[in-house]
Amino acid sequence: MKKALITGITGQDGSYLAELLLAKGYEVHGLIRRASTFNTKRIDHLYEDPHQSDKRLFLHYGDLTDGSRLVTLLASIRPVEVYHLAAQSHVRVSFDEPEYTGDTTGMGTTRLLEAIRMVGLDCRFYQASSSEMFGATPPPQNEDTPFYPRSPYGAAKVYGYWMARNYREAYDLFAVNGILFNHESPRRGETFVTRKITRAVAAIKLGKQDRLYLGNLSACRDWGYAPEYVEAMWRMLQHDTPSDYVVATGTSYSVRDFVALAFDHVGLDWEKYVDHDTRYERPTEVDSLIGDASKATTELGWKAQTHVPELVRIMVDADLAALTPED
Ligand code: NAP
Ligand code: F7E
Repeated sequence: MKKALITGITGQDGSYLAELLLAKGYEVHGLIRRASTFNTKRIDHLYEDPHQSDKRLFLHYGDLTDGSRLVTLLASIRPVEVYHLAAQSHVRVSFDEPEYTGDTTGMGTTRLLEAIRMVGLDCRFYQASSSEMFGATPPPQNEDTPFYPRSPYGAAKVYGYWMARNYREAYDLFAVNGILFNHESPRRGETFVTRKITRAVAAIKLGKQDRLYLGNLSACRDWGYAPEYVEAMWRMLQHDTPSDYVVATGTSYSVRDFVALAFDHVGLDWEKYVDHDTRYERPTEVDSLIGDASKATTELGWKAQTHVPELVRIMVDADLAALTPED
């Protein structure tokens, strides 16, 4: 049975990836942070009784800031695939906490790579790189597009990208960078713009909320559907040779478009409910992202299936269902 370690297993992508790997017959190990409240909501449905003999999901306490813990974990688990998804992943927050973001999102990658090297582990390594690395470079963006990050988060991800490449070139580690464009789902964190919008639309429709406050409505993003994106991660680690891949839909919508589609889905006019609040703006913005995923299509056979209009319907319907009391 193949063993995989997922850092960030409690996050949006980690939860979908855990489902995928368990369905493929893997033994899955996840790194979780100790918190004073439960933080495993997204994977609770995968939880198995620890006394069950055929249990295949194991959770371990640890933190990206604790390098020695990463060493002991890797030495005891000895996974053949490591999916490094953990990060302080919120761009706006990274302007408030640039040092912490650098320590976890940037240095966390180095700590994990170095732990692999110290343990002498023979494994394949996935680095969760991001379209935020392209930042100000105009679209379309592919694997050859120069990086121009526009936030502490984007800068930390550029560092992580180059560390993964360096361990590939210096130590022959099978390390890949998945350069993923925005991907969303009903499990998306509530403060990212898509989920903030779909939750608000559901609450407004059901009479539980009056207004929605947003920042810049003109930014354009290439939004895809998260369950499809974790499939691309897995395919990268099954390929013959390690390489870096853009994963995206190739289409782009503005935040305003997303808002209009979401309100329209429940029969409301968005302009009656949305207000502007400067606190949600960023000191430097990424104006436009459109990914060219041709390499992933050619080499991995991966292509996005779900586009924004359907994604909006999936997310609004899920938030409506979550807010509607059961009979
Ligand atoms: P997410 O929902 O924010 O999840 C982040 C995960 O990292 C959570 O499990 C979180 O644990 C964990 N984490 C944060 N700081 C940690 C630390 N110091 N030590 C250990 N674990 C820590 O992110 P996501 O959307 O699933 O994204 C997964 C990865 O892909 C991230 O690296 C993100 O930057 C990157 N990425 C995301 C997108 C996207 O559109 N979603 C696009 C490109 C790249 P808690 O649950 O305890 O907070
Ligand atoms: O913002 C604008 C905001 O926070 C999208 C992360 O997963 O994807 C994500 O980063 C856009 C920006 O995602 C609000 O200014 C307007 O232009 O949903 P977001 P992001 O910054 O694109 C990349 C690929 C990652 O790697 C990251 O980890 O929406 N916007 N008004 C707003 N954004 C938020 N959050 N809240 C607002 O009220």
